[in-house]
Amino acid sequence: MASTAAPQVVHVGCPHNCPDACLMDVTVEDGRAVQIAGHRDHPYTRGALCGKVNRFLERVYSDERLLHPVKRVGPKGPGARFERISWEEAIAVTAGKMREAIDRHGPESILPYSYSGTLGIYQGWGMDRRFANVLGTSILYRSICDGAYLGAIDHFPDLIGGFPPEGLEHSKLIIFWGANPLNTGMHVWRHVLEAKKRGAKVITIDPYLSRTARSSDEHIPIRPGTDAALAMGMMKVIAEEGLVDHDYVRRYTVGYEQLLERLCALSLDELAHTCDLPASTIQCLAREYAARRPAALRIGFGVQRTGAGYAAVRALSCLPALTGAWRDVGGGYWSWGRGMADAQDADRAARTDLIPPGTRVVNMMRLAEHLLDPDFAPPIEVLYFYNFNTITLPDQNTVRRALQRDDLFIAVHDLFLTDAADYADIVMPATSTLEHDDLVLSAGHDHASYSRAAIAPLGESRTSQEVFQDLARALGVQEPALYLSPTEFVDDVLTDAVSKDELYQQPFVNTAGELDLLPFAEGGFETPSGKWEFYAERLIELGLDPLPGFTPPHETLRREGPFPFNFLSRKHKDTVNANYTHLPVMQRQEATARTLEMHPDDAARKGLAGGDRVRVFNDRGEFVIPLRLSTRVQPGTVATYWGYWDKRSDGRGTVNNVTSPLLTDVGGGGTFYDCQVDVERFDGPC
Ligand SMILES: Nc1nc2c(c(=O)[nH]1)N[C@H]1C(S)=C(S)[C@@H](COP(=O)(O)OP(=O)(O)OC[C@H]3O[C@@H](n4cnc5c(=O)[nH]c(N)nc54)[C@H](O)[C@@H]3O)O[C@H]1N2
Ligand SMILES: Nc1nc2c(c(=O)[nH]1)N[C@H]1C(S)=C(S)[C@@H](COP(=O)(O)OP(=O)(O)OC[C@H]3O[C@@H](n4cnc5c(=O)[nH]c(N)nc54)[C@H](O)[C@@H]3O)O[C@H]1N2
Ligand code: SF4
Ligand SMILES: [Mo]
Repeated sequence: MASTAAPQVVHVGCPHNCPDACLMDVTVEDGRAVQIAGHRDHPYTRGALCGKVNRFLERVYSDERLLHPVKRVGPKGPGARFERISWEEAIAVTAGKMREAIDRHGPESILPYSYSGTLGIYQGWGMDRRFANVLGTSILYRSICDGAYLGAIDHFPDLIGGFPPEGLEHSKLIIFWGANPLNTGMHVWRHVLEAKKRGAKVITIDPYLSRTARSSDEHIPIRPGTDAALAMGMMKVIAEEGLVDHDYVRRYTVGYEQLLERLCALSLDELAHTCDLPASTIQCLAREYAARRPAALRIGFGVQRTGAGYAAVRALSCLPALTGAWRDVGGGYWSWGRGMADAQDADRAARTDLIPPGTRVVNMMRLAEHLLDPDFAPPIEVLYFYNFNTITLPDQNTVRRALQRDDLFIAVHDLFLTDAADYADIVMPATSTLEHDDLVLSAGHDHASYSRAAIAPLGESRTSQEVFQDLARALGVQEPALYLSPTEFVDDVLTDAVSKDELYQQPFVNTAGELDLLPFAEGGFETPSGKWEFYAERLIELGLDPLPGFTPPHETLRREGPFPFNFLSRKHKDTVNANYTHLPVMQRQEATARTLEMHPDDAARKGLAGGDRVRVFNDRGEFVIPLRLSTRVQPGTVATYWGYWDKRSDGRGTVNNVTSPLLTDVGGGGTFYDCQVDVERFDGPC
């Protein structure tokens, strides 16, 4: 068919849970998106999209897109069947169930539940919060990803931000500690390569030989969950070998004396044993960290998804204050949340002022526990999942049991019939980011975009904001804060850091002004003392350790017991969490990505060979997977990639059958990387 209009290029922000927030140029012909490319002028991402988003159109136009609302017919759970219904029915039934729950137990018996389907502020982290807050539903504490980090930020707000990634070009030492940016946020690598050209050394600390570790000069294969012990060991060496920047410590920190006392009482050999590393590795790392300047540190999310996660973040974050690394351009840590914090007023976006006083907060990680607890009052009677797939939760056997509760009404809003949909009464079709407007901010750099709908919604799909507005109308809610258009909302929440005109007229805007490459060279920390607090007395009354220290993880330090392997279910470069595993891009590589990597020595001990099908199990559950011999893991650790759906697993099960529902030491976060299993040959069917 001949084209009726000239192709148009629309600028769309990548919505995924990734710090890079790339800008896509979407070419639209006759109302159909035909090509996606990175926007060349974007200062941070410079025209390169990652492998998965290069194939974003496979996702948008997938045959599996849900294009109209459905209701479940027949039983809940695997194999659930659905029947098409109208939007009127979907909204009337869902709002009706909400109304009934409100009448019976009050609005807290409704739990809107979401995480990171989109990072767009309007569709994903704004209008939905307003809906919940106006109605007075239970408030969801979103802790699945970075609860321990959030716990640390609560007490040490300077953990947001640090120096901007551009500073890395000046670094002479770059440490990726529990971070794998070549998979999880690749654009920082341009700065790393520039630093390397200028002589920088790169070290990666990770139990697994990740892509980042392979591209580093040195890999330190630490035992999972023991990072705080390594950081304490480094601080001990730095203190005892006279490598402390005493001038920085005197001027800009408090509590060094107390810290020193603690460090002196520690044994380096014991710390090294905890980490499964030679003491000499800790000594060399500490000396190098203090000597090679500027020294940059990435506190990755990998260190904090364990029962010792807060302890790790707290201990690691003390390192730059001890050596005065903050004095140098390219020294200190660079971390998450940069553009997010500057560009918007998050309280305004959520309209937290509308929350009825005393409203209950529910930690998302305790969903199954609360659903199964007969004394949880008021009970959760309506669950509304959006931007969330339940397969991402740990301990799936308990999650599935909880979602089966007969008196629980579940609505899901998603682009696909995910595992969550199998437990839903009603599923509503969501737009992709190509089909709606949004404000896209970055968690990793200082640029924001107003992302425009490039194509019309596919089928009958509706945006999150439309559904919340439809539900609010059906419930008779009149609060005007709920009925804003995208631009009215964005105008309402932007801070002065962003020019509205520029945001709407240009593909991207800077949200931070001049780069602040030396944020803490002269202290200025956001603590009560204004200094870096090695010792924070205020933590004592909260029941916390005032000093950094090592806390044992829940499982990964056990050296004896029924489940001898530490288990890592890691993030693949070609998925974002559970978002691509059902699409061609990941199906093509399932044979390699969906294998269990085990060290050859362990396999020999177990009498297992590469290609064997094995059962991976513990007292929470099991899954079946082919074995691959690999020296990327150390003896005692096994690893695979996660994100596959249960309903696409032919009964083999998935990794979250074995992961732990226990919470982080502080912050109530997910502890996915703190898990022990056993492995045996599987000869059964499936
Ligand atoms: N074993 C293991 N489990 C893990 C992790 C791990 O490393 N290992 N990682 C954890 C971490 S860090 C995270 S952040 C969580 C992620 O957990 P989730 O945020 O649940 O992850 P996603 O797979 O991104 O699921 C989001 C869903 O939102 C949908 N969606 C996308 N865009 C939209 C939209 O505009 N509107 C609506 N309504 N829906 C949309 C997608 O189709 C998708 O089904 O998983 C956690 N689970
Ligand atoms: N391609 C892709 N990109 C993504 C995602 C994705 O699924 N795919 N997910 C997004 C999300 S939700 C997040 S939260 C970010 C996370 O991005 P990152 O901060 O890079 O964190 P992770 O990938 O969770 O973990 C990084 C590394 O930590 C290691 N690790 C696990 N346990 C430990 C430990 O106890 N100590 C140490 N030192 N290392 C450990 C893992 O082996 C892994 O290689 O990535 C985002 N970007
Ligand atoms: S997932 Fe990350 S790297 Fe890939 S296009 Fe989106 S923002 Fe860029
Ligand atoms: Mo995450």
